[in-house]
Amino acid sequence: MSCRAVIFDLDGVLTDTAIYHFYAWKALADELGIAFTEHDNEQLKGVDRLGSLRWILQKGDLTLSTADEARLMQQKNAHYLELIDHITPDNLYPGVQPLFAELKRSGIKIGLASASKNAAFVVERLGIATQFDYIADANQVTNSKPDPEVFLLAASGLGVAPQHCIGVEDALAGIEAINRAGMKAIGIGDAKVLSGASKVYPDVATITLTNLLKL
Ligand code: B16
Ligand code: MG
Repeated sequence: MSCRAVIFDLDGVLTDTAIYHFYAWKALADELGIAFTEHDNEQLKGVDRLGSLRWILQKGDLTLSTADEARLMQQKNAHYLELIDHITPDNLYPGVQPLFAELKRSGIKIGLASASKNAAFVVERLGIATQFDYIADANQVTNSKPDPEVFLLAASGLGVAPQHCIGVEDALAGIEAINRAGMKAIGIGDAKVLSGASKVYPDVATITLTNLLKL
């Protein structure tokens, strides 16, 4: 495969915002009297806001009106925004900047494919917004991961055919989305969990350009 673009997921790949999503969902779940643990939060990685809320409601055997769902999502998001307000470039995972620099030197494009509606804000705070050749996020797509839409949008925004793209993801739903988009998938995390990925690394710092080009 000749790699012309690498498309990164945000939460869990470039930075750790999952913990803030957890705090905000946990506060809401507590208010609703629904038990919600860090283990539960693992299931929500890469899952969009409505999907996450419905997962929690289902755990508590609750069904709410669309208006109530909208209110709770708004409440969770306001809390999440408060929690991530202090994010700085120090919150970028080690290894991201060197990898981006290597990709740029090789003429390989850099894309973002995030299920978060707050992706633009987060990459701005991390100080990497201008390094992306294209950013695709939840504001632009109708179908969330594992649907391939956000990765296909990123590829088309980059002007690179999917078969020349590599996607990097920490979530099972994201790996499925990359595979369904016809791209090569790199997983970040546990190889046993991310079994659909072509290759799994513990973190971004262990990915090298040489490894990517071998895929
Ligand atoms: P928001 P990613 C995802 O981002 C998170 O992994 C997931 O936990 C979160 O629920 C989702 O974004 C929606 O986030 O409420 O900010 O729109 O991993 O695809 O970058
Ligand atoms: Mg993620």
